Amino acid sequence: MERVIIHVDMDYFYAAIEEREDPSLKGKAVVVCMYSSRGEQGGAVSTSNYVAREIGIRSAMPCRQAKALNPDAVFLPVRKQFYEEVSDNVMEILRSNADSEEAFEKISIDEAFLEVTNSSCSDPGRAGEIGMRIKEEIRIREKITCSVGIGPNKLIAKMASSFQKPDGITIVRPEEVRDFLKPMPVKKLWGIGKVTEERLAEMGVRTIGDLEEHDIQELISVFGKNRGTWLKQAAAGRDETPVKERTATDQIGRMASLEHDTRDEGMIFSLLDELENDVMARARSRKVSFRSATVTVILSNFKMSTKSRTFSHPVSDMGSLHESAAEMMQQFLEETTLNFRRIGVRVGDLHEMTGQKSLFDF
Ligand code: DCP
Ligand code: MG
Ligand code: MG
Repeated sequence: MERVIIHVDMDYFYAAIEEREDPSLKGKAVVVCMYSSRGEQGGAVSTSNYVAREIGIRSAMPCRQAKALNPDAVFLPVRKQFYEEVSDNVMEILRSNADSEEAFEKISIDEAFLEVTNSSCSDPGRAGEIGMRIKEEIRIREKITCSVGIGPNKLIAKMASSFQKPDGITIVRPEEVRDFLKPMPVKKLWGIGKVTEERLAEMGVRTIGDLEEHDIQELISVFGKNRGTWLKQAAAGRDETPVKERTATDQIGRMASLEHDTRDEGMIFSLLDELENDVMARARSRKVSFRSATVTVILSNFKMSTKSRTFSHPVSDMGSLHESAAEMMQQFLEETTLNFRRIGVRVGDLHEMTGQKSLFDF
C-alpha cells in the first residue's frame, strides 16, 4: 500500500499566539524578539507575522534592523513556555489524527508528521479531508492557523506544507511528485542548505529538476557516497524514512470524544478508564515508565484545559495512573458547569525500563 503522510506547520507560530492573546494586534506588524543579555538593543527576531514580513522583517534578523524597517511595528519578547503549552495542545490534536500513537513525529515546536495510510485507505484525497479536519480543529480550539502538506513520504509532505502558506493545504499525489519538484530551486529541497546550494550552482545545477538529471557519479565525487546518493534520491522525490516518534523522553497519550457532550460521571469515567488502559498498554509495549500524568478536557465551548501531576519517581503501574487521572478529572468536574466534549490522558517524562523487576510484574 502506498504510504500517505501529512505534515503540519503552524503559521507564524509565536506571533500568531500573541495576536490571539491580544486582538488589538490584528492588522499590525507584530515582531516577536529574543532579547539578549544586552536588553532590547541586542537580540534577534524569532518570528514576525505576515504584515511584518511584507516589509521585509524576517526570522533571525537583528531586532534593531527590524525596528529600522518599521518603527511602528509591535515588538514583543518571546514567551517560550507559553508557546510550548500551545504546542502541546496542537500536538495532541495532530497525534489523535494519526493512524496510531506511534505513527506521529513532532519535529519542532510548531510542526509534525503523521501517517494516515490506513485511515485514508491510501487515498490522498481522503487524507485531504483529514487535513481539513485538522485545520478546523486547530482553528476552533486554539484559534490559530496552520498549513498542511500531503504526500507519499515525509520529504514531499514537508515541502508541500510550505507550498501554500499561510492557511494552505497542498496535496501531492505520487504521480505528481516529479512535476511538483522539477521547477523549484534546489535550496527548496528539504535538507539542502546554503553550502550545498552554492556547490551545486558551481556545477550548473539550479533546479531540483537539474539535480534529478545530474550524473550520480559526479554528485558522489563531489559530495561523497552518502550525501551524493541522497541528493539524487531526494531530487526524484524518493524518501523511505518512517514516521516515528523520536525519543522515549516524549509522551504517550490518547484522546477521544464522548458520545455526546455530557457531564455524566459514569460516561466520563468509563471513557477515562478506556483511555488509561490504552496508554498503559502502549507504555508496556514500549517498556517505559513515566513520571508525569496529564488529563486534558475539551468543554462544549471548545475550550481546552489540562492538569498534570508529577510523581516523586518513575512509575509504571495502572494504579498510579488511574488514581491521579481520576483525581484530576474530579477537579475538572468541580470547576465547571459546562458539558465535556472530549477528554484525553497522557503520560510523560518517560524512562526506559532496563529489564529490572517492575511494578508490571505484580
Ligand atoms: N523560531 C525562532 N527562530 C528562528 C526560526 C523560528 O525562534 N530563526 C521560532 C519562532 C517561530 C517558530 O519557531 O514562530 C516556528 O518556526 P517556523 O519556521 O515554522 O516559522 P513560523 O511558524 O513563525 O512562520 P511560518 O508561517 O513561515 O511557518
Ligand atoms: Mg511555522
Ligand atoms: Mg516550523
